[in-house]
This record gives sequence, C-alpha cells and structure tokens, in this order.
Amino acid sequence: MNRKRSIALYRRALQLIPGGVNSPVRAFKAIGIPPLFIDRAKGSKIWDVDGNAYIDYVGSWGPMIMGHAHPKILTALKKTAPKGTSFGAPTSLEIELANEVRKAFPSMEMVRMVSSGTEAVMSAIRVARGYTGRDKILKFEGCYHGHGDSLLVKAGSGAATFGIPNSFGVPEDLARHTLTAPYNDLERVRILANQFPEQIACIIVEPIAGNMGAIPPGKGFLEGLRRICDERGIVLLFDEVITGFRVAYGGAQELYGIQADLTCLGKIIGGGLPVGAYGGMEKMMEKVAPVGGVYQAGTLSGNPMAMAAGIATLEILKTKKVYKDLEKKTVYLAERICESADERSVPVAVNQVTGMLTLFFTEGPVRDYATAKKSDTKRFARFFIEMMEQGIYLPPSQFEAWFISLAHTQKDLDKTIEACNTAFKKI
Ligand code: KE4
Repeated sequence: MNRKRSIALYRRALQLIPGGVNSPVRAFKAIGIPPLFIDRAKGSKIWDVDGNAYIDYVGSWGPMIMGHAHPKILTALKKTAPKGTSFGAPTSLEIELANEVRKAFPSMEMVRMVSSGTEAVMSAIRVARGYTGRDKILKFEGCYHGHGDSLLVKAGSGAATFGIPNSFGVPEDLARHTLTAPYNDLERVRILANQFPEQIACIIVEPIAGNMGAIPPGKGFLEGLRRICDERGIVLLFDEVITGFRVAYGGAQELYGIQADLTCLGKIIGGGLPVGAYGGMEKMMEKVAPVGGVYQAGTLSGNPMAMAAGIATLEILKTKKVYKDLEKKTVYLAERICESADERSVPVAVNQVTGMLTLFFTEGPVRDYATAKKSDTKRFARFFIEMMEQGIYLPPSQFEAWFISLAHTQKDLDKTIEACNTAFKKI
C-alpha cells in the first residue's frame, strides 16, 4: 500500500508535536513504522490520507461504538452548532445526559461532566480522599486510568509496598500514596488493606481491564473488592471509561450486578467529542464544589456539542438488541481467530467481553499483567503490519483492546478472519 502522504505528514508533525502525535499510543512505537494519518471515516471504515481503506477496530479507542459519522450524531451536531458551541453556563442538555447516565448507572445518584476520562478519574479520586479524609489509593498493575499523577505509579521493587513513579515529573512523595496489587489478586488486596487500616481512600479498578489487553475479572474478584471496601470504609471506584455503555448499557455494573460507590465514564458518552463524567452516591458527590469543599472545575465541562453527541449516542444504544448484536459479533470474531491460529499452530489466547476483545500472542490464559506480558510483542507487531496491508486497522499495541461497533458487518468480520488466516501463515 502507498502511504507517502502519511509519511510526509508525519515528518512535518514531528517538527511541531512531541513524537508527531497528540497521544503517545498513536505513534505506532510498538510496531516500529510511521503512523497512519487519517483523512475520514464512515461506519466501520476508516481511510488514510493516501486513500487506503481499512476496517477499523480502534474506533477512536472506544467512543465509536455506533460506527463513525453516524447520521444521528451528525444531525444532533448540525442542530446544536448554529446555536453556539460553548457558553460556560448551564444548559438543559447537561441535565438530559446526566439523567440518561443515572438511568443506566443507578449507583451514579449524582453526575459531574468533565472533558476527558483522565479528568473524571482525577476528580473522583479527589472526592474519595475528601470524603474519607484518607490519602492512600490502591490500583492494579496493568490498569490505566488516564495520566493523573497519582495513577502514573507502579509497584515498588520487591517487597516494597509503596508505589514509585512510572513517569518523570511525578513526585515520589505523591507516588508513595498509591498502592498496587496484581489484577484479580484479592489476597494481596486484603494484605494491603490490613497493612494500612483506615488509610486507603479508594480502590480504583477497571472492572474489565482493557489497558493490558482485555482481561475480564476472575470469579469473585469484583464481589471480593466490594466486600473489602464495605468492611473497611474504602470507596470502591469503578473506572468504566472503556466499559461504560460498551459491555452493556449499564457497563460492568449491569453485567456483573455489582454497584460501585463512585464511577468514571468517558469515550462513548461523548459520541466522539471530548466528554468524561464521574459520579456516585449523593453523600459523596455533595462534597464537590460548589456544594462541598472538594474543588473541581472546567471551562468546557458539559459542552453543548459534546452533550448533544452523547445524548444521540445513548439514544442509539439504549435498545437491548444492541448488546445482543455486539456480543454475537464479538464471540464470532474471537472464535474464528482462535480457530485460524490453531490451524496454523500459532499460540494465542483471546479474551473477549461484549464489544471488545484482545488477541494475545501467548499460550495463555491471560488473567493479569504478568501473564499478559508473556505475549510475543514482536510477533504482534508483524501481525499488525500484515493485517494493515490487508486493510484491517488494529490498535497498534499488544496491550490494547479491539473495539467492535454496531457498524461492523458480517462481511467485515469474515474479511478480518481471511486476513488473519494469511497473517498467521506469514508471521
Ligand atoms: P482519556 O483521558 O484518554 O479520555 O481517558 C483516560 C482513560 C481512563 N480510564 C480508562 C480505563 C482508559 O482506558 C482511559 C484511556 N484509554 C486509552 C486507551 N486504552 C486512550 C488512548 C490514548 O491514550 O490515546
């Protein structure tokens, strides 16, 4: 495929933007080739600036569950834009979207709109700390919750329980307040909760991990976290920025029947425009300014264009059939990929939950970051390039989830499988 224009644009971008991209994963660093520059998208397809078409499984990293340039979203934006794009004042649209979110997530008794998942998580953690008066938080290795300082922390070496920064610019004194445990390891959570009694403000978890590749919670994991939090007055914070409206209309909370105390959302609720949201029990959310003393603000929070796109998106998603359709497509793709790999004796593990999946280049099972990291990332890179050459656009990292949309057709899925058959033979 000719990608001359992408390469030329990349060279130009490198002179103006760090790494030529506005978010690191877009740079294709894990693949080792220049990134594609995208011109347009429609439905399940995306076109690069050289006119090459691809079936898209990135979906803007989750938001485009209804497919790109959905007519209902475009209509909503065309109706809203002429009235003005931002007022810095409340509008009825914010009430409408908050109400829809609360109907989908009954645990979110009150909701605050922000402009990204990172902002939602940063704010929710501040609420948990303000509500409990405690400083520590506990997160899981391999889970990503945006780039807030307290979350850019990894497990200390050896037996060290305190977190250490995994980014320059994060103060050690702050990182120390972040404890980490392996995903699906309830025993470790219990040990840390006992080691730091009444010091942990919240446990934050991706109820289905998407940022080490897709990894569902093990049996009893979420229930165990709920119990530990109830016993110790710790806030249970579900980061549903990916899973919210993705795995079910009510996210992982609906799928597994577990309520969080605070929930973070993003991606899908903006329909492709910048939106994040956090919310939860009224007794916690009433701590948020201007009612309470936990400060949080945002110039473009509740932006009318973003609200309109979000409302239109949830309108499309709120029918039960949507998730049955998504589940069928996801299972079909996951099963065919496994068959294809088996026929060509390529060791893989495929994890899938409605609307999202990850193909790991390792025997598996993949149930946490340690097992995910056993994947052959060089083989993944070769697979990615082979699939791209055949018109399939995958997330450019082994440790991300593929996103299926309502717009992916049976033909798209079968073309993807044919491409896998060829790619598995060549890598
Ligand atoms: P944003 O600030 O990127 O809107 O959301 C941060 C975030 C929070 N929580 C979860 C579970 C997330 O997955 C994310 C962001 N996801 C990544 C991809 N896995 C966004 C892609 C990127 O960083 O460019």
